[in-house]
Amino acid sequence: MDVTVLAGGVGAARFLEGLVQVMPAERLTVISNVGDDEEFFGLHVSPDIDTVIYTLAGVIDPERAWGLAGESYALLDAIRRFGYETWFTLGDRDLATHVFRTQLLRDGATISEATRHIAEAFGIGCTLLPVTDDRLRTIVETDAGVLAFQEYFVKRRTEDDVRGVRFAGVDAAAPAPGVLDALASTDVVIVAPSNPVVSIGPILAVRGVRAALRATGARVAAVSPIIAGKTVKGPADRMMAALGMVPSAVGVAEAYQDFLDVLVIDVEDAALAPAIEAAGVRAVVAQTVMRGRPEKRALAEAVLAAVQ
Ligand code: FO1
Repeated sequence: MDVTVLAGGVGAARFLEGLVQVMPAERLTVISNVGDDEEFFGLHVSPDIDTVIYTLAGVIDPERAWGLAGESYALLDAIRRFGYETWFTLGDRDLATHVFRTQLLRDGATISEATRHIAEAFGIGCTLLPVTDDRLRTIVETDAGVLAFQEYFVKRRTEDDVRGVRFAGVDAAAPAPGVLDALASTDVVIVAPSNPVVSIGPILAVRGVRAALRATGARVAAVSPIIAGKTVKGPADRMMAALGMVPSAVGVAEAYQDFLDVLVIDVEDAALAPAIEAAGVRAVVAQTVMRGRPEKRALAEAVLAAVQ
């Protein structure tokens, strides 16, 4: 059975850790958000893609759930001398990935090609596609002004009130090679427990993606990233409320209801099932808090069972 996952951020990577325990990696395609990409020290950093690669390669920093385990920060310390801001923590080994990616892009490779080379070097067996090879940047409009995503998320620690979110470049962005085909030909699509606004939103906004999700013969499931009105981690609940969405599993069902068959919700939200079914989406209750590998595996099994 072929599975295609829409992914962005830490929750998605943790879910994928469970999925590759219960299915062959060769049958898995991951379509990643690239709206969080940013340039630091002249290097192209792709956090959502790198977090998937590092997690599936088993080298992710286990506490942070991003970056590499056992990192050193000698370059960061040294580069301050030249006046660079260093609020975005780039470790020395992580920088090797960004040097390699930047070199490939400068030599004319697409983001898809660079991603394939990096994924192969880390030996992850699945197919990892950026949603687009074109420039796409999530912009967060806040009461303190217009912020680039990492400025909002890391530098200002998501403390600003969100007024709006937009995806610069999305109108000109084409789906990357293989993206629409993966959505059309797969048996199952899973929207990972990622932020519906800034991690899944950019993926859905790329031309043809939402239509492909509506048209696919695949069964489409999502895992709610909101449990009892809150996220496990990250600003999705506050962002959804700020944008007039209901910050709950029902709000997630409403956000995806035009293409979604099943929403997997946490046991704490079992009472929301009727409201979710009223949105035309089947609700399946499971333990969605992923503390360790066993829980990640169990959640992946529950999601696959929900779409059998
Ligand atoms: N997140 C932070 O909260 N602080 C950081 O300093 C930070 C550095 C970083 C470096 C590389 C990378 O791949 C991810 C990094 N992240 C950091 C996480 C990143 O901001 C988020 O994973 C995504 O952009 C949103 O999920």
